[in-house]
Amino acid sequence: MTFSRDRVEEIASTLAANGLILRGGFSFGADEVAPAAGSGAPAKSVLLVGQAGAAPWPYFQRWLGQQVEPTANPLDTWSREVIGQVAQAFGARAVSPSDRPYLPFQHWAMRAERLKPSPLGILMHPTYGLWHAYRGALLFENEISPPEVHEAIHLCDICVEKPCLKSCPVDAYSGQGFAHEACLGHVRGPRGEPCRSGGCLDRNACPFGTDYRYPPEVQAFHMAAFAKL
Ligand code: B12
Repeated sequence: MTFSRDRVEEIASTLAANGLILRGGFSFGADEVAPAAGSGAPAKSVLLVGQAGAAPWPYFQRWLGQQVEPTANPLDTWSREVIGQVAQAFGARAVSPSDRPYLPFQHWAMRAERLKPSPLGILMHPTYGLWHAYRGALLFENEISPPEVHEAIHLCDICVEKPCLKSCPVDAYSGQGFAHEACLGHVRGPRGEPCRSGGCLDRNACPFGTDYRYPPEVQAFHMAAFAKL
């Protein structure tokens, strides 16, 4: 049985109640080792769930304000809760980008929405630029009719100046991968205040998707989580 496009639309509307969106999907090939669906059998298909810009932030904040106990990794906890409910309603198994062992979310995203990595490693989206992320995925026992994706130009290919490679004070993105330790040392140090309060300077230097750029408070939240501040 194929999961109809109407059903996929229904999932999208349910997710929208929390500012989340579908980020494409695909069917696993017969020769692939797919993660388990709800029954434990290998999933036949997957839909990715994520965000464009900071749309889920107000919903997450409202939820956070209602928590009596402090929650470790609150954004992950909220995402698991919300996406878990959607999975239950639609007969899917929900998985998280934080599940161990790590599931290949970026790999799935490249396949689902035909995205390519920016020089920063973060995937470049034709509309959202670098301002998007994945909050979970839904694994199905059936085939699905995934949302349509249109072929789009990879914006990094037309970007001549590449300001994303020139704005970091410690040159964490040298083109040779991400210098994780150098980045952390700077962000945590005396000159890291601009990164701590406003987010990664290289990411912010990207000229694309600026309408979707996360507000400083959201960037500060992610930076604090990333650098364990
Ligand atoms: C571990 C991790 C990190 C570690 C990386 C440690 C390490 N040395 O590997 C650290 C803490 C450094 C990190 C940092 C960041 N991360 Co991170 N991270 C992850 C996580 C949880 C697992 C990655 C992984 O190992 N996957 C397992 C492999 C098998 O999956 P994969 O998809 O096949 O991975 C491939 C791609 O990532 C690809 N790839 C990655 N970069 C590039 C670059 C090029 C040029 C190419 C060709 C391929 C490529 O190669 C991987 C191996 O095949 C993912 C979530 C997830 N489950 O994927 C988030 C994730 C990749 N991170 C993300 C983000 C946003 C960040 C940060 C900006 C911090 C933040 N959260 O704000 C920084 C960016 C730093 C950077 N440039 O990488 C997002 C990226 C979203 C996007 N739009 O692309 C993800 C998907 C989480 C999410 N919820 O959306 N991260």
